[in-house]
Amino acid sequence: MTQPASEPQEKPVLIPRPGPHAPGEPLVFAADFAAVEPLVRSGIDSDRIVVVNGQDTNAARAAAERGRELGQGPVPTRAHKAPWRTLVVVPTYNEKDNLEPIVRAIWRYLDTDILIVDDGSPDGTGAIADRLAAADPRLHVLHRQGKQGLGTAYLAGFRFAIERGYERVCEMDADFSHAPWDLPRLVFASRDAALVIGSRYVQGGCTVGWDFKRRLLSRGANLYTRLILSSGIRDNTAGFRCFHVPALAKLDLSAVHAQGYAFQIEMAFRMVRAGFAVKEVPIHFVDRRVGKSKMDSRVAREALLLVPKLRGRVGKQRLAD
Ligand SMILES: Nc1nc2c(ncn2[C@@H]2O[C@H](COP(=O)(O)OP(=O)(O)OP(=O)(O)O)[C@@H](O)[C@H]2O)c(=O)[nH]1
Ligand SMILES: [Mg+2]
Repeated sequence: MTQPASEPQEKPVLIPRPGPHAPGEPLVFAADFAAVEPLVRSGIDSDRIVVVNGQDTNAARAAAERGRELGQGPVPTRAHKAPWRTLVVVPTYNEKDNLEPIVRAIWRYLDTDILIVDDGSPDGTGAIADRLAAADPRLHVLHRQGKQGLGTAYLAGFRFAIERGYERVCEMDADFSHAPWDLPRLVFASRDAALVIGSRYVQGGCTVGWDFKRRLLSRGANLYTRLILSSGIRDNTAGFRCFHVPALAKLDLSAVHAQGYAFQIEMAFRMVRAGFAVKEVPIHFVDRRVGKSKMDSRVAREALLLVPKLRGRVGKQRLAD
């Protein structure tokens, strides 16, 4: 039977989480998002942590078990709601197979607005975004002409958040490297910090599925950044983040020119230098499921050259009034 065009069939989303745990390990319960942290730090993958957060415990267990059977993680009985107006910015370039699944996955866990920033993806990702936006007012789409880089995509997202009075803005990749069930944990952790980073390099965090070269590159970039900037942040290149919008509004965003990994390094450093609290929460980062990586040697070179310059440049930076 064919589905009517106006009601697209939800695609099955299988999120492989080959974490350090064996499959079939029992669910673990956390009363709230803060209680998840020590569990993840002790080595438990958040894909088997049920965050009760006001749900009926038995119903939460049943929903999580069902979600995991479907490959969708520990789905709550209904999406969590943050006490702040929140926008999740998802930049996309050629993510046609990931876009609808990631949007639906986000909404399963967090009732939030989402902004897709698409750079004229040749594979038609932008048209999919428009179709989804027409069906749900929580989804917004920004179309840009041609691939302009991750940095400017996020800056456009930040400006959108500032102009529209959001209180929190998150960064998240479209490719399922960032677990959708970790998103509410990041947002709730922003109670105590103007920047929350989903970190691979604090206790309990890790990368899954990367080859030796990729691990070395990421580790090397972070070691280099830590040595030169000494900002106290362990995962400087992470792209899974939650910012306080009023804090971003105080930074001089027009001075940020970095694009790839360097953009993440620069934003984190600017937040630290401006005196804002930064908190890292451990996550398991899983290599992309579908589609091609946009990481290349240019991205690495940009970071290599920019980091030493940041020290002096951002040190002189003044906060906007
Ligand atoms: N709008 C826009 N999005 C981009 C651009 N480059 C990458 N993206 C998106 O940014 C997110 C992160 O890019 P990835 O290709 O996953 O880069 P990465 O995470 O560094 O590399 P992998 O780990 O190999 O996936 C994805 O959602 C991409 O589609 C760009 O130039 N413009
Ligand atoms: Mg990625």
